[in-house]
Amino acid sequence: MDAMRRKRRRALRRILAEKDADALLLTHLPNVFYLCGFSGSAGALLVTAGSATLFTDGRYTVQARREADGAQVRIVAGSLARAIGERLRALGCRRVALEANRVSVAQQRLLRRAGGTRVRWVAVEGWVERLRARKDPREVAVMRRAARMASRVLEEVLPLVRPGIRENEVAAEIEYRMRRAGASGPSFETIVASGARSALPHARPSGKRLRKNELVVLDLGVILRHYCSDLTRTVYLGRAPDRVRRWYAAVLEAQQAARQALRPGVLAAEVDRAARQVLERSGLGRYFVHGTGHGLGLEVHEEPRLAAGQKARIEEGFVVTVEPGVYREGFGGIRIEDDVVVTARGPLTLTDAPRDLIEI
Ligand SMILES: [Mn+2]
Repeated sequence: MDAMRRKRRRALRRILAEKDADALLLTHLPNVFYLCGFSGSAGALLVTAGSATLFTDGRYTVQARREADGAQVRIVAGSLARAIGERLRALGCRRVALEANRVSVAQQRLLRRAGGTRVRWVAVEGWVERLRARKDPREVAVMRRAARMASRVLEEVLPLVRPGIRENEVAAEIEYRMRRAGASGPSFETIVASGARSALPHARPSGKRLRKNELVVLDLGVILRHYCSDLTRTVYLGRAPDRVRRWYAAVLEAQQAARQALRPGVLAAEVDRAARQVLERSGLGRYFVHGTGHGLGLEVHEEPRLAAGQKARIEEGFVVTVEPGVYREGFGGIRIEDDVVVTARGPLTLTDAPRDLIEI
């Protein structure tokens, strides 16, 4: 049995005891993987004080037996909910927690019916996500590799970023290189946004050709051994005019300020504040239209969120993105994003692509 995963289940069982729950039913697959190592695309994990049961179907018989760590495997033909209900009755569970933000109304209805009248379902949120926010050294090591892989892919593709090539061609080159480098795929749909389209923070790559004297935002990440990376760089095709230089310098300064702010004990909102203040001082506050960053791990967006009003306290072992940006309609956008791990000795940046304005 894997010691890290055993530790995670122990931490979850402490929460169960604290919250007076007999069991937690996990249906969110990254949470299932985190606690028992099963990486199939269908299944649920039931954790009680003394047991863990993985429910999945016949497609995963071999995989579940091979991967499931510290959990009994139940291969279910037919309704998963019914099998879960039977197990709950056999274990004598009364108060059973389910992941409020991960279960549909229809699934809840099935579970209620399957559990019978003795089971009381309690909707809870974030029990496992809170544990996941704090990465162990082995997770950080994998994430460093994922971050470096994204950095190398970006550097490899930069020579292709030239007037004439289409956004979707650049995106395809990026994702092809990820897989060649050993990634299991991109951690989100790669963004290549040029000219006025770079002002759309989540632009989809289009058939538009890159042109001279345009900004190009490239945002990409890989999944490596289940862990995500997330990296953004902004390129100017030509010699950048003064305004672009000034804005780029402001975004870079904001990004540095937020990275520096990432110390154990600080509030997520304060990290966001650090970046926002710099951009406000430069008169660009109103163009910074999103949060400063987000947790990164098994999912590309996870806890904590670095944004105004976020009261989560940053802890050692958190891995987050830091990605301030400015976007002005009709003009374009500039974003700089890195992945950072919080350590007792300060922030450590995992992505290692150069951060200066790239003029091509
Ligand atoms: Mn991001």
